[in-house]
Amino acid sequence: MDTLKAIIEKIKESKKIIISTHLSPDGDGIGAGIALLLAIKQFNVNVRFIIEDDIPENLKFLIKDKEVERLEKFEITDEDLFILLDTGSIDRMGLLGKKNIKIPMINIDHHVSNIGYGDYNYIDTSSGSASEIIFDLLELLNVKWSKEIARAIYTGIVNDTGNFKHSNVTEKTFLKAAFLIKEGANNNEVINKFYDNKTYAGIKLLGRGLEKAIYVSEKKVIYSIILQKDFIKYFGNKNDTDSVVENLLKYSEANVAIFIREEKNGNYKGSMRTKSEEIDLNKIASIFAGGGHKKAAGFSTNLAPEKIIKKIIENI
Ligand SMILES: [Mn+2]
Repeated sequence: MDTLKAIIEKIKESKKIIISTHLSPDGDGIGAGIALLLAIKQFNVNVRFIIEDDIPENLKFLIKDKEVERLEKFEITDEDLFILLDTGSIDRMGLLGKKNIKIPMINIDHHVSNIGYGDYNYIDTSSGSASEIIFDLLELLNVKWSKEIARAIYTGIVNDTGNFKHSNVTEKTFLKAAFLIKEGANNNEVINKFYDNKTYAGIKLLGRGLEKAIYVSEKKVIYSIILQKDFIKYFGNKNDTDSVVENLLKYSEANVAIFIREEKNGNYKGSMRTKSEEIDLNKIASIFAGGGHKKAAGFSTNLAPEKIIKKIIENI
């Protein structure tokens, strides 16, 4: 593994940098990316933040128009550094990562499943979010903090800690959060615009996900499956079911929550969460070539949902 100092050296000697994050980007990937983009711009380096999927509506308040670009017809020309954030595995990076294999890649992440696929790797699995790692990096870079930078990192922390709720929250998380508030991040703004900002379809699909929940008492597992026909019925999209898994885990008896949604191509995307210290969801996700963290992990597979549930339950 490389140090943050070595990574800063590499950033400083580069002339044209691309930043990106994983497919289906979340508040951590987008927050970390925006903060790093705005920070590197302070050094008058040519830098762009490019992603393959749409930015979720509830993250658009973090950026000005065109600050984050969509991949579409983007081709690598004379770029000399690629920085990928919050991306636990190569299959999560999408096309852009694969295209950039020829230029040096910095891999900054906090997922246990990250094998260090970059040319430079900084993987801190003790960090609750990639945004917290970017916080440390910006401190070492001596950036001039701004409201925009502070707010982006704060949003990343809120995203990955479930609004300071998960077991990845430490003293350091609160110290960083306090500093970010001092630098202009507004907690209430982030909560209203990002965290409690569901679409109507999102409210209905959360209801649908909870209504369809099934509890397997022998293994203390609660699960739910949302199909394409449910998305169609409520005019929703994949972002509208983001909070189902967290809400399933609110059941007092449950140790593990599993949420499966059917994708447009017929594959199934699974997310898992646990309250248990003994269960390793990263390991269970690896059965389906997925990964993540011990207490929160995901995967994508073409197996039928009943088979997915059976396999997970067998392995708990
Ligand atoms: Mn993350």
